[in-house]
Amino acid sequence: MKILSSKEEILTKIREDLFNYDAEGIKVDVEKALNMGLSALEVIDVLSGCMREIGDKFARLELFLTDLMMAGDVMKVALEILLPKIPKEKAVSKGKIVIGTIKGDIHDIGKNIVSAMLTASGFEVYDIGKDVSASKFLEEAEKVKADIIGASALMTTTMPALKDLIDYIKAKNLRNKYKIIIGGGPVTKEYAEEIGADAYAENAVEAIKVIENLIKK
Ligand code: HCB
Repeated sequence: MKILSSKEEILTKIREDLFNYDAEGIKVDVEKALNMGLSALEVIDVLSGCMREIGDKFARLELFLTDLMMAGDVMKVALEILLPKIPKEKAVSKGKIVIGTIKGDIHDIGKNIVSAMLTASGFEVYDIGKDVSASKFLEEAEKVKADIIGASALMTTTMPALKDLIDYIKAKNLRNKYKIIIGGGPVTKEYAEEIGADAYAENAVEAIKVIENLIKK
């Protein structure tokens, strides 16, 4: 029989809390994990994997929409504790980024993680929320003089709105003014290339690296 280390045990407990939609349990266990020396990012990574598993079960009709809602709520409780614990860089502003979830899509957990990690990495982040129109993305980018626009789509049905965003910015003759990065569950590097985005990132850690490179260019 495999003996679990105490770190593995607490991560298993946190997984169980999420799968049982136990908001009180996850608060206690996430605090415990941090006190035991696990990093916020390690815990977020495990929880993000759980959210994907929950989504897969929903797709196989093993779970209902209410399950997704409860899981989303419990994930947010955990993130309230974890996101402020991401180590902060003492850099002066590395650049300005306007970020949001695209029109028609209300999934914002992943986008919130990317926002928090960018802030911690020294970027000035303007998070404009979810279900955001192309015109609102551009309006905010113009207002704050952003360097980068980051957009998130979690559904195959809302991915085309990412292309609409890029086409809208092109139509306003402002495409060269902004670097555009896209991401979210169904989005791929190939799709980013196809619709003319500047970059794609699979997760928040990659998003930071990619955006740092875009800013250097
Ligand atoms: Co939702 N949902 N959902 N959902 N949902 C998905 C997305 C499905 C894939 C589940 C499935 O069927 N397998 C599916 C979409 C299928 C498709 O592609 N067509 C789906 C569906 C169908 C729906 C509804 C239509 C269900 C219904 O009403 N019948 C509805 C949509 C409503 C709407 O948007 N108009 C719906 C609703 C919900 C909620 C509200 C119950 C809840 C969202 C809560 C919230 O976000 N506040 C929810 C949830 C929780 C999910 C799943 C289970 C988890 C999403 C999540 O938080 N993942 C999801 C399953 C899945 O994604 N596989 C399921 C965890 C985060 C950490 O990962 O990929 O979002 P992430 O973000 C990463 C990464 O992509 C990257 O960095 C992040 C951090 O590492 N990244 C970027 C993200 N954005 C980036 C932007 C950048 O520029 C760069 C990198």
